[in-house]
Amino acid sequence: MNFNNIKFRKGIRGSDDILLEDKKHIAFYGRSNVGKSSSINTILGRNNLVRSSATPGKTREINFFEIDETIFFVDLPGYGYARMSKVEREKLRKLILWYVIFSDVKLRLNIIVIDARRGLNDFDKELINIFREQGEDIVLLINKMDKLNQKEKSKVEKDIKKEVGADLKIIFFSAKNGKGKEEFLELL
Ligand SMILES: Nc1nc2c(ncn2[C@@H]2O[C@H](COP(=O)(O)OP(=O)(O)OP(=O)(O)O)[C@@H](O)[C@H]2O)c(=O)[nH]1
Ligand SMILES: [Mg+2]
Repeated sequence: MNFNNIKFRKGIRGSDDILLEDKKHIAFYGRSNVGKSSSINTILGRNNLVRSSATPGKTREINFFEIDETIFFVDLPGYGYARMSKVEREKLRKLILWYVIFSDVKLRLNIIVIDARRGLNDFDKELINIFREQGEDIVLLINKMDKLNQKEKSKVEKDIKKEVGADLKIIFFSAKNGKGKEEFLELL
């Protein structure tokens, strides 16, 4: 797949007219620093489209990237960043839940990004349950696979498949070396 026309539209922290546009949302969730922004850059083939950073807590708004006038890639803030104030963390959590439950998005593919070395946390599981209840599609993107050796890779692949139900699509991925990118693009 070739993306010809990619543009940053805006970052929102609450209700906005952009949510009324008739476009499919490909939305990226996950703990802070798992590589949501990096994954979007890799998938879209643009190194610096989305700001990513070694400092967790980089993304604080819900950022919308418009692709070929038909799709939004949605980069969400990370959750569970310990060094953020409790108030700010709670605010981001509410913002994410508002987008997930109340924003009235009609068509959405939900990508939960996980660090291969860390596994799923409670908020990942909470989101999975909500998407299941809402009847929405979920993909688990197991990122940073490049950091594992062969033995660790086999273990992670086995453990994750055991932990989540067969209704979830799992993609083993690396934003760094592009592993899993083709498999991801087939979903769009
Ligand atoms: N080795 C390796 N590093 C990665 C990979 N993906 C992301 N990183 C690094 O992980 C750090 C965090 O990446 P981001 O893309 O900013 O993570 P994020 O999930 O958007 O973080 P927040 O916006 O803070 O929630 C950066 O230093 C990236 O270079 C990967 O697949 N492999
Ligand atoms: Mg980010």
